[in-house]
Amino acid sequence: MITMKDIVREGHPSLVTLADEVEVPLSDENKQLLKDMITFLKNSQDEEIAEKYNLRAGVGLAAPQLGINKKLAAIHVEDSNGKLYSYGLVNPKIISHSVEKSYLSSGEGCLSVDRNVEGFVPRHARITVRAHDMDGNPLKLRLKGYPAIIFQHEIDHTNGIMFFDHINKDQPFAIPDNAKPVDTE
Ligand code: K3U
Ligand code: NI
Repeated sequence: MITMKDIVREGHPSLVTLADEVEVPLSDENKQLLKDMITFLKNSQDEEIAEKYNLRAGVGLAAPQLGINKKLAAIHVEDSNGKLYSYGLVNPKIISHSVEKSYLSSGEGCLSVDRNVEGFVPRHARITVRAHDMDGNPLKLRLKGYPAIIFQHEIDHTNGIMFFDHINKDQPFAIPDNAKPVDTE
C-alpha cells in the first residue's frame, strides 16, 4: 500500500527528470504500480482511511513522485457536475490544446511540496490527451475545466516540471494573458 512515506519531496531528482516511456502492454509490475497509485488516491480521499494512515488528500499522482522515472500517472477526481475522472495513464501526452488559458482560482498544491506556494499557474483551458490505459487500450481524452488542470499537473510530473515552474516570479497573482479562472466546485 502506498503511503506518504513513499512520496518523494522537493529536492529529489525524479521530480526534475524527464521520465522514461513505458512499454505497452504493461508488465505485471507496472500494472500493479498503476493500480496501487489509483488505490492511494481513493484511500487519500476516504476520511477514515486517510486519518488511519495519515494520508494527505490527492486527486492525482505520477510515478516520479514515488521516485520512479516512468511515464505513469493516476487521476481520481470528480468535476463540478459530479462526473468521475478515474484513470491510470501510460505515456500520457498532450497532443493539442486551446489558445485560451485557464488557472485554478485557489492555486495548486502538490503532494511532493510540503509548503504553500502562492500564485496562479497558467494552464491550457482545453487539452486533448493521448495515452494507453493499464490494459493496453489506446485512450484519447478531450478535457476542460478542473480535470484539464489536473491532467496537465500530472503530465508535467512525467516531464520533470513542477507547478511552481509556471508561476510568474515577479507577480505570482498576475492573471495570465487570455486566461479564465477555474473553481474546484
Ligand atoms: O488538490 C488537491 C485536492 C485533494 C482532495 C480534494 C480536492 C483537491 C490536493 S493536491 C493534489 O491532488 C495534486 C497531487 C500531486 F501533486 F500529487 F500531483 C494534484 C493537483 C493539485 C492541484 C491542481 C492540479 C493537480
Ligand atoms: Ni504534484
